Amino acid sequence: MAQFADIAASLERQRIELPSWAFGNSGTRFKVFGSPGTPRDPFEKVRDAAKVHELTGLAPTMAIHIPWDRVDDYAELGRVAADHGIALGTVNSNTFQDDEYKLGSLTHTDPAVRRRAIDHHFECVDILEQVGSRDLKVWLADGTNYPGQGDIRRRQDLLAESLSEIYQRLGPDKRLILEYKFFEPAFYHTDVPDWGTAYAHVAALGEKAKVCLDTGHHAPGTNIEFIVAQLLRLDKLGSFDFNSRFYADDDLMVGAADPFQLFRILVEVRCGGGLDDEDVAFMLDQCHNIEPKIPGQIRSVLNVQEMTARALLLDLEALRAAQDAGDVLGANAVYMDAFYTDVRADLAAWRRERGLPADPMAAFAASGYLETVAAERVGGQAAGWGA
Ligand code: PSV
Ligand code: MN
Repeated sequence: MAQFADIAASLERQRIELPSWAFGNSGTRFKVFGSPGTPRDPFEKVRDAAKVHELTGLAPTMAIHIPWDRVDDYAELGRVAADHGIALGTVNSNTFQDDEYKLGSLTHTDPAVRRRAIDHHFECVDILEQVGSRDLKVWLADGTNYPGQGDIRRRQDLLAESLSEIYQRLGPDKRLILEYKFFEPAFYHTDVPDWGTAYAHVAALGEKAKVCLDTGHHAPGTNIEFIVAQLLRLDKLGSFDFNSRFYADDDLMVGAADPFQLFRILVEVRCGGGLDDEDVAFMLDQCHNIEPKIPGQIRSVLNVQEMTARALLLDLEALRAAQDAGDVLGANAVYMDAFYTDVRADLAAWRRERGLPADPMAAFAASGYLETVAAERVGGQAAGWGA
């Protein structure tokens, strides 16, 4: 097995983007619990995201969601981010909260609704230019609840047309990242339910279009690492939305529900060249409904780093030799050996060497940041899914 010192340089290159919405209040359809110190606007979210980066060195960008993070002056938001040591990242569109989109957005049969949805994406493309970031991420709630409600095939054609209009609007160095999800909010059929459908659309669009794999968006039992391997092989894996789940799209902290699955995914990312490839963006897409949000984000990026380290320690030569020899148990032992390696002390030392706190969770608790923002952020409307 490789030594930790051999993998330190690869860890150095890791970047994990934080979702602005993780800092706002979230919940289930039963209840959204408020929490002291919750940001009230995108500027305050930027400060919280920057704190995560300051303590971990892992999260230099924050994704924004439009309209939740709409501001008058995006350049100013970018400047504030830079003042705090981070930058703005992926721009997420949102066509799932307007009444007009009840029966679909980019797939709606009414051209006026499709126009509205396409224009919203044009706005997001403009924002990409203003904040100087690369990726427009598109996730659609489009789908139907009852058999016969919609023409499944026609909706695919409408989707292809709408996506193509958006794609043509992208500048040369921008990308359209299409995210799939097998159900919810639609319960019968979803227009982009799986990686194959997302792949079919992005392949038709062109080189600047890729797939986003949200780890929570698969049926239970799906072999996600297989999808990772396949999309990397096809050069179409644009990004990850990391989170974890026990049941459906739970949006729990990445690595919390199934650390071994995260390891298996990261092994495939490593083997497919995705760890050193800027074209494969790592993002979190999570909600912290009951746990404190900033520590929740810190824990999450550390989980990704920890599993990345273990994946990097996997002895690929020994693995290949065992595979080629047909040594089933030997190959599995090599694989599990890396998974079971405890890298926490090495990572603490790695952080110390880089001027970072050895224990970012403890450093956050001791920093007094939460108490400060809780005292400052009084009044106004706490950010959430509506704002
Ligand atoms: C949809 O469930 C999704 O995963 C998309 O990425 C959205 O943009 C995000 O969640 C909103 O939380
Ligand atoms: Mn997502």
